[in-house]
Amino acid sequence: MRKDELVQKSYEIAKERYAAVGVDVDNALEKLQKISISIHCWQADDVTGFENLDNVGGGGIQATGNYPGKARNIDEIRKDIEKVLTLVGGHHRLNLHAIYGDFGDKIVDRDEIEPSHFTSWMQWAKEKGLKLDFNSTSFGHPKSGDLTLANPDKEIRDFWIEHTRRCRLISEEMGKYQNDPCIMNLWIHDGMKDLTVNRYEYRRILEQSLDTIFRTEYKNMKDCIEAKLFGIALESYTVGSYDFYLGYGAKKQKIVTLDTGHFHLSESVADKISSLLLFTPEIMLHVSRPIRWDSDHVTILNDDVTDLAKEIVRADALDRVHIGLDYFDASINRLGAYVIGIRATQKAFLQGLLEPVTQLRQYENNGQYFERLALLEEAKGLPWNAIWDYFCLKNNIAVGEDYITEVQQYEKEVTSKRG
Ligand code: RNT
Ligand code: ZN
Repeated sequence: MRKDELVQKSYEIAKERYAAVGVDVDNALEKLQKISISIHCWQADDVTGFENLDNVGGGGIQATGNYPGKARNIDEIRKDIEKVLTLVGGHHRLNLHAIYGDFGDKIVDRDEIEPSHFTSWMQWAKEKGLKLDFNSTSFGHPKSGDLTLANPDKEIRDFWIEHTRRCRLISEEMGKYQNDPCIMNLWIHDGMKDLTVNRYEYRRILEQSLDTIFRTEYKNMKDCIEAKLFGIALESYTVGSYDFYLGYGAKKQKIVTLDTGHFHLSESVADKISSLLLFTPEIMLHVSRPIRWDSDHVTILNDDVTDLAKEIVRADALDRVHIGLDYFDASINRLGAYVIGIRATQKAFLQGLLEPVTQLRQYENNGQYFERLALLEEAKGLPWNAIWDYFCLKNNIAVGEDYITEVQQYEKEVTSKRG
């Protein structure tokens, strides 16, 4: 039997199997089709960007590995993203960092960036049917140091405030241009390697800086703020901790970004969804995979990610959660890394959408806890993968492992030829 016939047949059988537990597969597929993932541009080039400044590394961001073929300029990164899009179903977004501006050969410092540096991105994205999201970049710069927005030194602080304000303006212009809000994420590495006696002071300064940055109200962009547990070389103290941003977000009604690599390893990020939804306007996700620490390994289909997706679906919150990816593995084929992570995230949401939740809730509401646990166990083995294959088939993209050869082909023809 031909592969497409096999997929079609398996889908039909699987669909019946799901109907028996009260799940409408077509409805799940329709919802999956609408889930757009904000693809992080920085996996393509190990978070390097296209500034012409003499950057100094550091600031808690570190891509490891030196697999050949990273994107060296805007054209290459766009080509890579275009290729990725042919290997995943659905319509997605592209998440840019401020350092990815189209600066040509000009030296544009971070406090000088303007919407015009992103015009070509906006045009290209429109052509490709992509919406853009944005990030300020406070790492990898001579003024990054250990403290940026929380720096007691007014000059340095003001530099970063100016940068971040400009990023919000750029996001506003992107949102206007694409007629859809641009989600702008703010993450800073600020912290201390060793013991500090000024925990309160730095956080007070950060709160003030944020208030200044957010003073201008915009209609076409949305702010989100991202916490972290710790950064490399800043292990003892993080100014922008989860408590800090959760408090700020709840008080000032800002979106809190949950990066799945930014918590204690045994902490459940999935469990945070329902609380955030009650006290903050929306949620932004950075789906990642921490190995022992915030290692930014490629997102895969694991319990952390499926639990997260299930919680979002159970809370009926797909329209309040922005799903972005955040990892940068420089040790394997970078394009393949994108495809694995995007597909894994979609699979997790598909599993969430295929959960027999009506029946599960009936059991729970009746106090039938054995039955609830039994069905949760059985649901793990329901043939979701047959539905997944069908999703790929319908989207006209490689089914199952077939994308491996497509990635290899692109490597052979394109990325392996990069110096
Ligand atoms: C860093 C944060 C942040 C970055 C990107 C590049 O720990 O996760 O989101 O990864 O902004
Ligand atoms: Zn992140």
